[in-house]
Amino acid sequence: MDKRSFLKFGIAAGTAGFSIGAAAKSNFKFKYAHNAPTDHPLHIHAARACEKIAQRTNNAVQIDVFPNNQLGGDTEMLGQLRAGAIQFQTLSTLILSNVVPSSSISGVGFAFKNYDEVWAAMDGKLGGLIRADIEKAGLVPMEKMYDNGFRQITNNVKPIVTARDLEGLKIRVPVSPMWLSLFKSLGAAPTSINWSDTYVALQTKVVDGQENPLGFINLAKLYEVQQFCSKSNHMWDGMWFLANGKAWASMPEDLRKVCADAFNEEAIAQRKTNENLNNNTEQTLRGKGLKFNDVDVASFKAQLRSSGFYADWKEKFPKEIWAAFESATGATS
Ligand code: X2X
Repeated sequence: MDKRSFLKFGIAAGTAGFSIGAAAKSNFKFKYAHNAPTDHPLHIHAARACEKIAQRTNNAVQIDVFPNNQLGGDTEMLGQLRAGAIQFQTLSTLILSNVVPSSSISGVGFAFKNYDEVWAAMDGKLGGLIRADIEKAGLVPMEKMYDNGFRQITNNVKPIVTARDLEGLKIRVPVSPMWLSLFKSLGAAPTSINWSDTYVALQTKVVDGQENPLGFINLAKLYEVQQFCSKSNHMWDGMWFLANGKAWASMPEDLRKVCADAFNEEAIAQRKTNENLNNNTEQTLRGKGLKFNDVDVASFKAQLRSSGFYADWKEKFPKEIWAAFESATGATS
């Protein structure tokens, strides 16, 4: 190494080491909360990211993980995140839309056909536009989303084959205008309930059904309180890894980079683990007694078109966002 590059290296290494060393004293202690059980890939990979961060910063950044709705349901955690009582949350982009309206666009019914389309959109132009809107709301989204999955309908009344079978069905949906609108447009009677209260709502028959990816259905043991599972794939859902803006800004840049890199790396790994889980859980659920059927997707789409669902939402979203969404998914209406 000649003298000049040695000097450069020394300065770069010194700079990189500085905040991490200094920060070890200032000690960034954060709370990260989410809604998934500890055996769900969301928890496994996000918790691994937090471990990597502690290691890579020499414990200068320590993130305690509160899984499984320990700190409240999704909308309560979102309130805590915005108030700074917790500093990180992974949250469905549709639930986040209560604060950032454009973030529900990925939930438009039957839009994404497969994961290639999903990740091209969410890692590309559409995701970038949504992240910009999230930042305007004082939250910081990591670049890579975590996967929840394509959603299927379970209920206790009958197999749902055509849209008409949903008529009047009391169905739990997460707290989000997009979810309510989708199931109202399909003729069902949806109610917004946080995931934390879903099992009990099904058990006590406050609602007849719910919809989720198979991984969540199995890990939450919904087969104990549901009989039928209709493979509708009516919507893809994913979670943003969100930071409270002030807490994020309180860290020096090199520590922020260590955090973002770990969250993003584990997001990429989680997408694979989670896709495998959702693809390989049907047999397990059949073994637990859940009865599966395919649906007539064309009848669902026709119902959404004739009820004005697509036309209404096209009006509500900013033009640039809708254009990015349509170019990623193909025309929906
Ligand atoms: O609340 C749900 O249904 C869940 C677990 O899928 C979400 O996080 C949106």
